Amino acid sequence: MKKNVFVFSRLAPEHQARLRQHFNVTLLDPAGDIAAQYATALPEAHGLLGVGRPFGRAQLEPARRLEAIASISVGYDNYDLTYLDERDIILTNTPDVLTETTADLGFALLMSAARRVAELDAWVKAGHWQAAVGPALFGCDVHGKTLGILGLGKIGAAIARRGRFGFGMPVIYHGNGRKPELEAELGAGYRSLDELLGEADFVCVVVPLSERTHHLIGRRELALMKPSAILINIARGPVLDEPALIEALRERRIQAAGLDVYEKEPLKDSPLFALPNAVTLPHIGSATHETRRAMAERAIDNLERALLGGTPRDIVNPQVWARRQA
Ligand code: 8YV
Repeated sequence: MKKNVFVFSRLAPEHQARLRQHFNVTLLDPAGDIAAQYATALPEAHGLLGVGRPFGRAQLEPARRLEAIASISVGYDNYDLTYLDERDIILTNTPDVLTETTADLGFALLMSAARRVAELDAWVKAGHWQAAVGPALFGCDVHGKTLGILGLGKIGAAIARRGRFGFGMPVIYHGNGRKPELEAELGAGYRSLDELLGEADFVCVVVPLSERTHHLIGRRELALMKPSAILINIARGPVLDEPALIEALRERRIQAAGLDVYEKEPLKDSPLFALPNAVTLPHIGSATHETRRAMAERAIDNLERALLGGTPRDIVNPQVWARRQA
């Protein structure tokens, strides 16, 4: 008997076909009645595959057969790990395959904010270019400036490499522990959070969202940054206190921000829309054809192993897996 898999976000036809080889597959129809589809599919599902939905106790309570969830993302802050543990449900994610692409996007935001790429593109297309641009439209240098990384994990290190080896930037970092190998590779210096904020010309936020990192950067922290500094967030929106950031950008207490993530997504009617010194992207850190394909394949691979046998590569809650093997 094939097990049942409920796919709750978009999946390419070739990946649907791969899943159907081993599972009975139900696909969420985003144009249909979402609640009704969940109500029908969840009680039957042995596996879930997708990204971007909050899955806590309330949502998963009816899923009594559920064995595994394969998230097509590296972040898993939308899952209640305590509840998954209680229920012996395995959660997998998709690290590694998105590291370089997400770092590329982080650097694109950094470049765009520093050289005012998005702002000047809009300016040219609005027909404002009548003569050579003057200092009012100048940006600031990137090469040689100090790059501060908050969270020197895989993506943070990939951004740091771009800065260090591509742009000759001294790298400083803060996180929950020192990384001697990366310090040696990158010549990176460890700093306290406050020291980093005061010293960096670019502050890149690359920490996972947790209770500890919620509003890690708020009014106090923004006040420690240089007025010339630029803040980049490719982590999760709630790591920043967004109203405090908006105030700092509006009053030019920091120079600019490059944002891919927000406290509430999709971003609607935000004061950020009126701020030329905020570059706003719609949560596309991993959104290239190649990387999204690789993420889907990695998630399917994890789900197949979790439900059919073999050890999934990317288990978020290994204690659950260990109990299930015992
Ligand atoms: C996801 C991400 O694609 O992997 C993550 O954690 O943030 C992105 O790569 C995104 O969550 C899709 O909505």
